[in-house]
Amino acid sequence: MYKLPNLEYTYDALEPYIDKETMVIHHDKHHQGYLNNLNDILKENPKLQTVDPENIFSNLSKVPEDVKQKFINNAGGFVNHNLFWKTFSPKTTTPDGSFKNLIDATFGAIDNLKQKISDAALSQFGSGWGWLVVDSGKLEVIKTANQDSPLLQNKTPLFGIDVWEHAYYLKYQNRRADYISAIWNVVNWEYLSSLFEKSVK
Ligand code: MN3
Repeated sequence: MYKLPNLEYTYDALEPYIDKETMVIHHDKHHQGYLNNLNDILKENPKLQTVDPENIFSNLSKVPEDVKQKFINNAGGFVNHNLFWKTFSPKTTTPDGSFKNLIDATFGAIDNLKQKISDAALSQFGSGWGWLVVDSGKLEVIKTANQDSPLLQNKTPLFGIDVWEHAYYLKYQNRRADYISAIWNVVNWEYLSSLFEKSVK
């Protein structure tokens, strides 16, 4: 059984870009909901649990067929949101080290990278995510539907924009583009840099 990680900042810390009410419901209800559903599966199948939740998809082949889609949805929802909260900070940060160098080499400039991720998130039809991932040491922008984790494609997610309506509808209603452009004000680039370093070790 896994536990819901606490936020490392207060629920209102990302105001005005992400509002407090959205944070409370998103973390305490939606994230908790994925976790509860995942833990229901683990209660019946305790061997599927891994020490590090990010490794849970290594057990995908052992998941009973009748709960496999439920497992993909809810394990994905759990690990996607574990990462999501950590990739934000009320402090202004910038990418550094080899991560910054690879961004410049791959995308030309950080603004181009932001645009690519924004485009992926904006063009995801229905619920899903736009992602920056590491694949074999390279940076790549992808999108996934529902709660499908990039880990299912053996890619390491560094940052994802959640474009489920629960992530923005209270404040932004149908204006997904406004939510996406606001989010760049609170991205924790220092954390992304450290994740990148770890992923290429
Ligand atoms: Mn969400």
